Amino acid sequence: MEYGKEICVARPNLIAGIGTAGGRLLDALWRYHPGMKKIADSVTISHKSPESEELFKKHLKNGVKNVFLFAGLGGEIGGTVTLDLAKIAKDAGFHRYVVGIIPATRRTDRDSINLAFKALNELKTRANGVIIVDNEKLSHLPYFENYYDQYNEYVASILKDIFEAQSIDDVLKSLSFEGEAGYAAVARSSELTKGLLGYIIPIIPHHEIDIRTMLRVALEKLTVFDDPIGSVKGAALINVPEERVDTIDQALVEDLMQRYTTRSTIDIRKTRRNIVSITVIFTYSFEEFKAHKQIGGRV
Ligand SMILES: Nc1nc2c(ncn2[C@@H]2O[C@H](COP(=O)(O)OP(=O)(O)OP(=O)(O)O)[C@@H](O)[C@H]2O)c(=O)[nH]1
Ligand SMILES: [Mg+2]
Repeated sequence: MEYGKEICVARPNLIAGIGTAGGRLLDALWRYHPGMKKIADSVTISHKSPESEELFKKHLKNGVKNVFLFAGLGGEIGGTVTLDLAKIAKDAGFHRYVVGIIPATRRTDRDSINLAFKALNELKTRANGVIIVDNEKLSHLPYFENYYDQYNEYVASILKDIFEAQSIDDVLKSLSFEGEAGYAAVARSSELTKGLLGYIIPIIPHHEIDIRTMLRVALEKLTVFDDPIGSVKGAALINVPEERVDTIDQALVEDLMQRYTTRSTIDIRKTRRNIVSITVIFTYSFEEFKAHKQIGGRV
């Protein structure tokens, strides 16, 4: 139980922002989705040191269930400290999920890429699941580092959907396998359910929700690969205005997901906003992930 000044509720999630990239992704989550602070505690780790480990352990307290480690796995800090903290959290009996940024192969030195893949391999037994954010997706852009902020904002919106899911436990299960971590590509698309005029004149009806098109748009924005073919597990997380929830055809969503993944979890959450969004998760074993990445997703 945490006794802060205005909050004395236990928060079930702890997020550690590790190294530069991890810290920036954590900042993006708080900047764009400050409401998440009600359900997640956080700690920033910027050095590899015994003090950092002690600080992390202090945050691992009663009430925390899931530990999320955000890091650039090709960094000296992200690629090493993430493994240490995952081990600490594992030994203490917490569920561990890593949001791991991996470097663009075309634009980065080999050492950094090797470090990231070694870390991913090691996480197989230390984490329950790894969400992969591949900087390869930005690598065709000139000065692609300038796009980190936008990419972080996008990933933060996906993480928010996961944290706020109707059943976070089921969604997190879709990231992991029995006894070893799954490796997931994620994506999101969203749409206003009313145009601007609909906000001004409330009697104007909502737009039709075309979930099939929204899913297709999301698939063009996956954080890894261009094609999610052959994933073992997956999930679709849908946020929908409460008065429109009946218009979501769950059987259709299941059917569409089945084209890409063997088993999928569908999580539908009612919201009060005039926005409908879909976040998708496609999870692979490490071996499948590596094979898939080498062929660039084209079968
Ligand atoms: N997507 C994304 N990638 C980033 C961001 N910042 C850095 N990276 C990438 O993440 C990788 C790791 O870099 P850092 O996070 O700086 O590494 P570190 O863990 O702080 O460790 P050092 O190597 O000591 O700096 C590199 O490949 C960077 O290109 C970011 O904000 N977003
Ligand atoms: Mg750094």
